[in-house]
Amino acid sequence: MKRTIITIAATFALSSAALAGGDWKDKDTDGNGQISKAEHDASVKASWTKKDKNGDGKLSAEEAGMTPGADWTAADKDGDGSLSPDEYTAKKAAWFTKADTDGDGNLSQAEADAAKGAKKSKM
Ligand SMILES: [Ca+2]
Ligand SMILES: [Ca+2]
Ligand SMILES: [Ca+2]
Repeated sequence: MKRTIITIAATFALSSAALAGGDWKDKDTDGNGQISKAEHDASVKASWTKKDKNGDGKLSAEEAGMTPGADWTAADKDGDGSLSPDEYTAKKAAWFTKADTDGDGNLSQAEADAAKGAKKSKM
């Protein structure tokens, strides 16, 4: 069991490292240097498909890249142990709103970095 978790953690570390470079540009589809809510929603939808590896229409904690815990429980509103597209989108939308500290409906790179930094406090 422990070994599975470590393997998954390593896989996620690898994939986020690979994404780090092009990730922002991929999301900022109109290239204005900010991620709008619409751009964010589109990227959430795209990442949903990628994350749902077994294609069952739900994300397990592992697929969502989350550790079961307070965050996970809050996101899993119906408590069935997995995230439906609605639950996942709601979680991401909540993150966007929180990260958009000046409330202009767009995420600047600084706002995104601050939000990520606050969550991981690493680097
Ligand atoms: Ca944009
Ligand atoms: Ca659920
Ligand atoms: Ca903003």
